[in-house]
Amino acid sequence: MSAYVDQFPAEARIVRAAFWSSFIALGVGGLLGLVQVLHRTDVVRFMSGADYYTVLTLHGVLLAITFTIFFLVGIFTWAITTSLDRGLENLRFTWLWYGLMSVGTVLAAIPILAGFVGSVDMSASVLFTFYAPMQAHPLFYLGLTIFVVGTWLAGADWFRTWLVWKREHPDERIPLPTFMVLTTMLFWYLSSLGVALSILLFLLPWSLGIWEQVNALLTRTLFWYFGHAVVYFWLMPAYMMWYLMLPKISGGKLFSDPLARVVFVLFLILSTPTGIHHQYLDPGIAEGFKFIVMTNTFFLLLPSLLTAFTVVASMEHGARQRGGTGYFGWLKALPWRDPIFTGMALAGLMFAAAGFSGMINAGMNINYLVHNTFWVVGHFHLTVGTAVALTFMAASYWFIPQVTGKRLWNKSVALWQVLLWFVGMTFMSNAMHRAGLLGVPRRTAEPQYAGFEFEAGLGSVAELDAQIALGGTLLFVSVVLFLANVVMTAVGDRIDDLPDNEYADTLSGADDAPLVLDNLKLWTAIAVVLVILAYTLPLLSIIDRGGVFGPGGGAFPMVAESLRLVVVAAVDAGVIG
Ligand code: HAS
Ligand code: CU
Repeated sequence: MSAYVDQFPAEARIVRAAFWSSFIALGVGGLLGLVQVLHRTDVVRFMSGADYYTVLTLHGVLLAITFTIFFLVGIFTWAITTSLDRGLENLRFTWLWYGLMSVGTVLAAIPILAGFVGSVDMSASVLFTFYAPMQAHPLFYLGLTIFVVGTWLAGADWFRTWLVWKREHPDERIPLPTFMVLTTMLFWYLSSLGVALSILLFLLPWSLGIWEQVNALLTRTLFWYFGHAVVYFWLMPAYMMWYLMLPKISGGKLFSDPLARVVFVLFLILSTPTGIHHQYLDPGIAEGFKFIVMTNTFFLLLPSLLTAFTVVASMEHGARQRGGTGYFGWLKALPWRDPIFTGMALAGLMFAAAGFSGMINAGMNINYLVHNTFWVVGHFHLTVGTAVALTFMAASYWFIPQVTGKRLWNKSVALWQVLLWFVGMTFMSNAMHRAGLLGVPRRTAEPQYAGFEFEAGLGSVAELDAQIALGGTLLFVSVVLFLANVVMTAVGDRIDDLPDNEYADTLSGADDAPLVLDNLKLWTAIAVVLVILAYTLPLLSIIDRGGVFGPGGGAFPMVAESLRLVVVAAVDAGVIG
């Protein structure tokens, strides 16, 4: 064994390219985050209220989509090649999907940026959820589509590598890292189909002027069909790092390989039929459907709770190997001076809090209290903004040396960087949650309404704003330190005493896992059935009420009306409820 760049020099290039694309998005997105946090909290305002929404769109798209997904295609490529111990089949194909993702990003960014230039008739200030009735320039939708197709081809690349490997190793278990990548990609295919349909059938033709109107609720529902699963597309690579790396860095072994497989299977089958929990307040979807989705969502807590158990048990095993003792005393024996460990452990710790705010969001009636408030923004800065982003940054301190063959520039800066993220996020997200409970809305440039006071028992908005601005500033400093460290590492000299590229050993290995867990066809079939059960009736009833292209049928009333009549007839005949 040796460093990744020596084992797989050609693949290391693609992983590097993916990481740099991701880091550029992180830098720009982070700067915009600072600009908007200072604007909202009225500390310093550099822009007009209208530009705020353009900044917010770019911030959301660059961080939630570009930063996360470019990084994850990098580590998925690493996971496939190292765990199957073979290179990718055709590197030209690999560069093709990387190229599509890059072109897609640039195309989508052009109309967003054009929003700053008043004289150009092109804009896409539609926020990162981009559903109707807000409309973007066609280039935005086209860019997103090309980007998603890039990720589909990336998945095809990894599946193909695995199939070739399988032919040569017919009786072997799927290696755990490959298993994690394949199950994640399966639910990504299933869920991204929804957003692809929404864009290609409705939003893109509508923005091109081919359709006069769309059924806003239909496109929203198709968006959220994808919009919950995408959060696990971001999270699974972080989980992968927690399972594969944290135990080893803690000095121990992964508690259970079979349990890790169960977790990924549960995400495959449950990630998609839960999206309507983002629509509890949408009129036009019957309460009963929302109730079913709430139940699915609470089942979906299970794999995360299993993860908390497995990963913490593995860390404890490591700490005890290092001499740790006592009920909690073992915590002191963990390698807290290692930024890779500390970053990931703190990301996990914050995710525990994020899980609680997620459970509150998911409760159908309590969601009415927090929906569309700053609470939700606090929730997702703990999840994607910390569990995922901080894990990716901490993992980079291991990956960048592995894929460049250079030594990490400065370990103490790295340690300060992850600590600063933790402290900054504690201030910012805690205050955001509290502000949300006072009723402070999200997605509002200037929530300080004249003559209206949000003050209540939970504290004053002015005090919360100060914490949010302070937290946001610390986060920006943390991003700068991170980028400085990876750039300085990359320009350093090659060394040849890098640690080996290895995963954690397991206490209970793949052989203890029931064979059925590796039956990907079975789990995919179950996932598809659950999606059909959860979505057929809500979608049909949305079409029944609002038409395929909105009330009146849009551009093709005849087609829309016939489809509507089919649905009405089916309802009358009792085929559907
Ligand atoms: Fe969420 C809204 C429900 C997880 C992201 N979520 C959002 C939005 C985003 C987002 C971006 O039901 C806003 C979308 C928008 O713009 O409108 N979410 C949940 C639930 C979970 C959840 C039930 N969300 C995530 C993850 C995200 C994410 C993960 C990104 C990566 N969320 C909702 C709902 C809404 C929502 C509603 C709509 C709100 C509204 O009204 O608009 C669950 O998956 C959470 C389960 C997590 C746990 C925690 C387990 C703990 C672990 C830690 C282990 C500790 C370690 C370290 C390893 C049960 C695994 C130990 C350290 C030591 C030192 C010992
Ligand atoms: Cu969700």
